[in-house]
Amino acid sequence: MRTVLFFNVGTAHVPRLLVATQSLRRVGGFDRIVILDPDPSPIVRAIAQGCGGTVSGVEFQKRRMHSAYVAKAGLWRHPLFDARDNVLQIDSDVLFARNVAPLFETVDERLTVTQFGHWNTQGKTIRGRVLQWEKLYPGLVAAALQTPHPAINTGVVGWRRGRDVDLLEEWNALSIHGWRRSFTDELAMQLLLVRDRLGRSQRMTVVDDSWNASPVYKEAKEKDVRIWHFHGGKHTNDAKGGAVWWSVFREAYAANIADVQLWARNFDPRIDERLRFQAAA
Ligand SMILES: [Mn+2]
Repeated sequence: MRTVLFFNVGTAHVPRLLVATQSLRRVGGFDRIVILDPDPSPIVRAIAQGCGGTVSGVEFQKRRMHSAYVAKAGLWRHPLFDARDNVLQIDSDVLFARNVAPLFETVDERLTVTQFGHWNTQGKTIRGRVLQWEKLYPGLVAAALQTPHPAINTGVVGWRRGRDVDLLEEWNALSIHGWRRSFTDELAMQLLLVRDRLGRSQRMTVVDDSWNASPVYKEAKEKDVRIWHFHGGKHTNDAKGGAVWWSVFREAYAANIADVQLWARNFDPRIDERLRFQAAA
């Protein structure tokens, strides 16, 4: 079973979840869509229905910070996933431009993570984030900084529980242990990748950023992008690649998928502003 998994908390991201699921439905290459949400609202249920997906509740531990980042590293435990399912775990601030079947083929071989632009662990930004883990895992941090390793982004990750369970257990444990650190689950996975690349038998694959393309930092050519990732709220910023996001949103809005016309303006000030501007024009 090829599953695409989204994780939603609250309502701040529901317009993005709508665009992610609608664009995915269009490109195909999967068997089912699963949305996990600690407290699914009627809107999230409607979004699931609008893409032929399923919604299920999931345990969620609220922390002082980074709760959702930490939770991302434990979603694989959910009983909906069979040990043999290949699962693509994907952020809701994405847009699918191409069929995802080839990425599932990679996941069928190994746990799969995605490169962020052309960044590596010795660059200033990633180096700083890695250093936050120095007290917890000094050996891994030293290894991460000593030689350049690809910097990854956990907006797109692929795994199969039956095969990867020990790696996934560690991802979960590191994320809980390092919960105060920025982009918690991402850096936990980054450290696991560094260790994996030092080991004798590599168990993780890094795919290029055509599968997780930042409109700002991407290395892939625009025509080759298979998944756009509008990290940091770039989905409505045309100057930062948001035009493509907006075109899919507008189509879903026109078709009133998931009753989006009723709620589109309520949760995302950037969308409210844009719809007002269009209404006035
Ligand atoms: Mn994201």
